[in-house]
Amino acid sequence: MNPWIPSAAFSVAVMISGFGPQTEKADQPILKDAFGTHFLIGGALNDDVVAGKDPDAALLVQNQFNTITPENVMKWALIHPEPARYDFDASDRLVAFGRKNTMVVIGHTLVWHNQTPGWVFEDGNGKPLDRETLLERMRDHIHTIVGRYKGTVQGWDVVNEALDEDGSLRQAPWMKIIGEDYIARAFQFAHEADPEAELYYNDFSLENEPKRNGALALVRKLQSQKIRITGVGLQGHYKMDWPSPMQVQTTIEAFAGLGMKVMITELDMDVLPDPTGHQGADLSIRAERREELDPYTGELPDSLQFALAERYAELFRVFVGQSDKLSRVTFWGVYDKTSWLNNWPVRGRTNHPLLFDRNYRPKPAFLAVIKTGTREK
Ligand code: 9MR
Repeated sequence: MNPWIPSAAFSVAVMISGFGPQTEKADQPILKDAFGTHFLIGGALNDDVVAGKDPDAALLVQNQFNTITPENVMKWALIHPEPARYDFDASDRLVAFGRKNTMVVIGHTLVWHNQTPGWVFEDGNGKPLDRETLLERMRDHIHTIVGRYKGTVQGWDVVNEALDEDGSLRQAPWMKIIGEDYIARAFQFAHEADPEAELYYNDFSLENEPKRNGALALVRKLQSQKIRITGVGLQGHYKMDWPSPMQVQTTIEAFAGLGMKVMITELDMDVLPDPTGHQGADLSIRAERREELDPYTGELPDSLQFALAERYAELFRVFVGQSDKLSRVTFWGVYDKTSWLNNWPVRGRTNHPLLFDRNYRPKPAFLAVIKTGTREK
């Protein structure tokens, strides 16, 4: 399949925009060129893309992106499934893919409450672990992984989603057993393992003020303790009507004001009806599938394609305007078919959240995004 045979809606978008028809490969617009002077642009990859099982997706990544993040393979449950066993096959493949294609490789994620096996928090008898032993376990995990990819993974999501929506610290097992300094210790261990690596705090819905204030306080506290933290990732699991461009701009400015590099780390746009009202990506929030929650099982209607294009464009206009503060924009996936949003918060729907459709074809949103990068500032 040639992904550059565009959809009908894309052809209309091309005509409207004044771009020529994309017949020649050499004429294809390229995201990493459009944003070359602004920020890195990339995607989250699953092992299929890297291991040769989804070659069309791999081609898109090679043509369009200059940075990659593992969507899953570096999570604790996959890379360190048993106390004395690490499994680096898939993560090594991903890092090698990035190196071969001269891409910036980001590590995701070292300390999180999801995808962490139960044994991590228990002793041999299934009883909750004590603080010192859990800290030692965390140190071993971080030193082993960050040490292995020292010099090849440029930056790490050291702590992921440590905050609740009101800005207070989430009562995750890490927090309950170690206490709130688990965050500082995680950053410390990562810095010891690779003193050159960039170290990030990564979370969703930081565009909402209460949670943003919690994250700002967290960054200030780490800075006052002289803990190395270099950046903050705004995940960017967005909806058509949330957050506003102004909320995004304010958030980027607030973290940059503390000297943080700011990144959009998991960008996608949920276009389906929302049965939960949740603004973010909390995996514990779920809803049952009902027919009316899954209205676009075929092609996305043109009206929505264009609304999606305009929505992406309004956000990218902010990103480009803030590009002195923004170092990277990473999509959470490559193309619609394999997006996690097909299965969350409702399992088994047909979502359309990315720039490339189920057949790897660029959507009108792709062109709309390209235009925000190539036009004069
Ligand atoms: O997209 C990921 C999905 O395939 C996994 O099943 C899920 C659980 O590990 O994690 C998803 O990625 C999450 C990311 O790691 C952290 N922020 C929220 C993302 C979407 O849930």
